[in-house]
Amino acid sequence: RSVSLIGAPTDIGAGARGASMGPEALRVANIGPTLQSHGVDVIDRGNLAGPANPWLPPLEGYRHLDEVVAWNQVVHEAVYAELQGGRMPILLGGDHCLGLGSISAVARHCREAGKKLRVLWLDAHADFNTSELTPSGNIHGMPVACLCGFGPKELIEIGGKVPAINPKWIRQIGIRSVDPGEKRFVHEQELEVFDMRYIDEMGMRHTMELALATLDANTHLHVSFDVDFLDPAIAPGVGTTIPGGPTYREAQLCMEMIADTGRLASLDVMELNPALDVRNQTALLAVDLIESLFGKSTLMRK
Ligand code: DIR
Ligand code: MN
Ligand code: MN
Ligand code: MN
Repeated sequence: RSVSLIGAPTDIGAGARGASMGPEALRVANIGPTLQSHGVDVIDRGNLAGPANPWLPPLEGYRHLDEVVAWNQVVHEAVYAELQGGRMPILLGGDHCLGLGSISAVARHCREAGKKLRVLWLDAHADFNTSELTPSGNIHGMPVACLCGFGPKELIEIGGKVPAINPKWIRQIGIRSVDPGEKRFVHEQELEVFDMRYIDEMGMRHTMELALATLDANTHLHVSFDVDFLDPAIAPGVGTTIPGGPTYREAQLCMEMIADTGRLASLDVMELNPALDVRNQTALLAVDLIESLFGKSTLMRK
């Protein structure tokens, strides 16, 4: 397996500054050598470049729209190039607005290669806001809506096809913070959401069995991992902590069950905010979980 690490050092879509330091914190937590120790061929492509964060208030429902477009175009091209070169892209965020550039590239690759796509969205938030629904104007709350064709023209057209993906291809896991208008829209578009109540009642095992059902040999599995998915007790280094997330054990099982499918083909690691972290523990935890995602297990299993 060959993997390319792509740093996207920006907090352009977020409500707090600091996710721009995420890629370096993941490198300091040894993401590259750790994957290598599991037999993965790793190339670190370094960091992408894009506009600085002017830290302005929202304009017509969007904060920093032009800069968000610029960053997503750069991410789209970088992720697409790795897939075309036969390598697995790991996007090191950066805030989650970049999920749009990353997943639109994955969708374009799948379209051209005749592959099916399944997107697992691990997050405390649904990220399904639009300019009318958003309480903040922060575009990191909008990438899923944009991927489904709801958003500003410049953003939704980045992958060359609108919508970039069908809502039916998405499974959201760990959700526990959805804004009022966003909630109506999630139901209207029939997003498949395994919220924390579902995980509490049915358990992570059953949740993942359903989220990973009907994958086949021709399915490209993309994981978009917003680190605020995790309970803040174990992952304080994010801009929007929401209590009541998956525990360490639940998160491990989630990653292990994804690994067991053998279908993981691209990954985003998003929203890590070192300015809010404690001795890089959230970055270290993210790397620990990514090891499980790449097949680390205590014993050999049948
Ligand atoms: C909130 C927070 N739903 C918003 N969103 C996210 O501003 O749209 N925080 N994604 O990480
Ligand atoms: Mn491919
Ligand atoms: Mn998110
Ligand atoms: Mn989130």
